Amino acid sequence: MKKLCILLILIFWGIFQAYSTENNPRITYSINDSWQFRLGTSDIGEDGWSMVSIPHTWNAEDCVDDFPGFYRGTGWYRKNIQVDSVMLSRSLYLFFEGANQRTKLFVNRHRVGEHIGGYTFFCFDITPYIREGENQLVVCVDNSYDPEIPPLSADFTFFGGIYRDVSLISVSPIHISTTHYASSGVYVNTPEITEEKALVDICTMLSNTQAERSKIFVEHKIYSATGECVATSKKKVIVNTEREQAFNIQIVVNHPELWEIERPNLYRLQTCLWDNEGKLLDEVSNTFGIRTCSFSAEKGFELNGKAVKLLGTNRHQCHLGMGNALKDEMHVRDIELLHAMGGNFLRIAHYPQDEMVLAACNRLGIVTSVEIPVINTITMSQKFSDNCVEMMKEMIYQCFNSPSVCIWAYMNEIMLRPLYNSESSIKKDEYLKYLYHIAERIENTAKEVDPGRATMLPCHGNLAAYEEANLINLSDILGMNLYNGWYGGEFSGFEAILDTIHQKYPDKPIIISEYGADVDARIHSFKPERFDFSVDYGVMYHRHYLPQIIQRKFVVGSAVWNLNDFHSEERMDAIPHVNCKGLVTLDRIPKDTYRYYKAMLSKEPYVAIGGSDWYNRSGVADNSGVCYYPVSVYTNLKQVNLKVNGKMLAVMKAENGIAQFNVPFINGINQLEAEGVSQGSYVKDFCRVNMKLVPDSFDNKESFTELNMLFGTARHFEDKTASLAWQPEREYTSGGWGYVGGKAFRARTKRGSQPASNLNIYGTEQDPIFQTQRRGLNSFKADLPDGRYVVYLYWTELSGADVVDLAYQLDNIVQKEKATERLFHVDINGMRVLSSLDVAKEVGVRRPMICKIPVTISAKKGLTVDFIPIKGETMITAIRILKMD
Ligand code: GCB
Ligand code: CA
Repeated sequence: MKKLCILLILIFWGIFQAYSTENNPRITYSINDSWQFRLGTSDIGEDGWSMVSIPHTWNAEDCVDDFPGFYRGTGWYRKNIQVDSVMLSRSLYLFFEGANQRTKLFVNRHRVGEHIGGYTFFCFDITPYIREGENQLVVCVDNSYDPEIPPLSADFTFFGGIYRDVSLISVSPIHISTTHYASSGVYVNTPEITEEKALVDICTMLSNTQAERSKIFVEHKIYSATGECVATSKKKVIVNTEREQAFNIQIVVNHPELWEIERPNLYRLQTCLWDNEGKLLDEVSNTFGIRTCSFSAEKGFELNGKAVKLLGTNRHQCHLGMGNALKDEMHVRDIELLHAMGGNFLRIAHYPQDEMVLAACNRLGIVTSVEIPVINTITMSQKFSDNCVEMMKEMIYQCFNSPSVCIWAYMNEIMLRPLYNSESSIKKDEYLKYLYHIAERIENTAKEVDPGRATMLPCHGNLAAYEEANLINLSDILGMNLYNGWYGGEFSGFEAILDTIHQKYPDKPIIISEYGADVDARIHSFKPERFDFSVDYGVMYHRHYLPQIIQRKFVVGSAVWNLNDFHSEERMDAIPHVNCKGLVTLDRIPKDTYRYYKAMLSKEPYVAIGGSDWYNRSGVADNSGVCYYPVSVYTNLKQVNLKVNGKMLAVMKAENGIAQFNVPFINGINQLEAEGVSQGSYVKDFCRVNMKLVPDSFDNKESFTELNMLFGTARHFEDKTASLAWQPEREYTSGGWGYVGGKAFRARTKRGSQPASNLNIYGTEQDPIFQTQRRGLNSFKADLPDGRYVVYLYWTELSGADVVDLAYQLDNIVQKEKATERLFHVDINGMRVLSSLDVAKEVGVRRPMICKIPVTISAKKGLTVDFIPIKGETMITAIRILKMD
């Protein structure tokens, strides 16, 4: 009986399956799982394959390796799929949302095709290669440098692999095209919009893979957001035996509800193909919006005739530990982060991203600019130029129906690394001519394919270079990437350059396509300085920029560089191989810079305690046993109050997004509670801080547990993996602790001096501990009470490597290879502990050396560590003292 039941279920299931596939006009499903993967030049042989799931990149781990850098080459994917007789009678396509950057597909060992470019969708027709039963798919992906494929160079890691979803699409032989630039095959335009009606212009690409032309009906139905059918049309069409036959029609939507930032109203266009007998052949739905948009220097950005200032961010598609291989929900989460911050603009830079990104922007009311990855430099070849144009077409067709897209962008900072500077054989005038030729081709392509949207070319601060290349007036919008007060100069240089550009080009709408400063979320400073990578300098930077942007009408929009920290192979900085200009970290934890933007942009009442992600702190206790640290409360309310450990501290007015408090922290856990009132209800934030206080002077009989001090810096650093708080150095005074003599080390670059080295310190992830130091010091002294201690002395030899060539620090910096010789003795309480120490010899340059030394202090002598020079200057990076009893 039981067996019979199961049999019956199986039979019914089988019938249901067959019935459903045959009658389903179109089936699309992802085939992401259980691919076999192997790196290398060929797919022959059975060794070395491993099982992976797509999205996948082979650089998820080596992108942050010290050596030898991320793998660029070929990788192979293979998978078997089952095809039944029903499927065999239909057309079958393999759809890739993205693979970086050259992809070849083989089905049953036949070469199907190749796609160039790492950031757009592509779709292969595999029908001719498929047989009933098992079929083998082999995909070869190559992320090698290729002079014909943009980007040639850029400040981000070129992760290799099939890093976005792969799907099978099974359709009737007559269907809506899947191969017209791998778009949806339906293009929606709204050329005329009034309050009464909107003209919806629809172009449907039809494919007929049969041997004969055929009569079909193309039906369109437009549904409102509430699901009501608001317009329809059904037309007879003869489809030739063509791949992409365009069929155009216009339909009217009465009393259109517009796509707006506050109310991003969407419509759904359902397109159906019917055969002569009334059988449904294919069906595709597209989301679109009805809206107008325009840019001018005089009126700014106007959406549906209303001026809106565009304020938002850029975004890169990678994540901690995953490279660029993110699941759909992680893309969506990023856009939600931007939306929650109050951002209404996203520059999708430097390349088209996952379809979920635009879908979320359409849904949430975020205006976007999408861009092809032509960056820094070009190759003067027809192939390169053709690839640029092809990418532009793919991007436009694939994103065409998204109402959020208002700008097509191309050529980021294309005068940053012109080839004539590095290759003497290339003549400047020829290069500029070719560059203009490519730019013009891309611009014309955009205008031909989509005359309705504006174009933008994002330039770097050296505008003269773009003037010389004749690029300023080519695109509708001038994008400016400005970093005054970061890579060089002062904050005020920002508004100065803006006003100069506006005077020169009064009619040109300008978007600040990038601005930002690197922030390592683990570094804080109460004396923030350029290139200290502190959260606090980042906040200062943005608090200067944002009000300047808001003040200027001709600045129609701006996009912070960047929403999130992102991988960049060449970067060193505080987190090697990571560009940390994100408002959130690589794993999307908000920094104070994010809180600042939210306080300034969000319409929801907002109160957030700054530094709430800085849990482990240390400081110096004053005579009354507390330590005062400034605390910023980020808010869009007029005023907030702050309670500390249950006691009301003060009520402060907010200015430029911040209410500032001076908080007395006690040793141990501190509880902070900020509160404001908005329309009669309380808005609160809570945070806890674990403060480890070190007595100012040991006469106070304060208990001592540990001291973690960084030399040569004003930075605080939180080692999040060990929950260890480091505090900045101080000078020794009698009864207390600190250094004696010497000078804080500063890294020398062509830009001037920096408060910390920005070199990768190999073999550690706590680089900031080692990136500052004191040189030429005589001693470190701490008048500690008697007892047993462990003293850890930290060193790194930065000399010979303290200046580095970092591509994005606009001037080139020369790296010196050889370490200066440095020899010194280390005595502890008069005993020679290390004699003739040469850190470089001992562990190499740019490597951590931590020496752990047990010390017993008795007879009230305290601790004295002496550094006795033999050759060169003495040096130390950090000291940690732990009391053992
Ligand atoms: C730029 C580039 C961007 C970099 C950024 C930076 O101008 O367009 O790709 O990541 O600067 O952080 O230096
Ligand atoms: Ca490191």
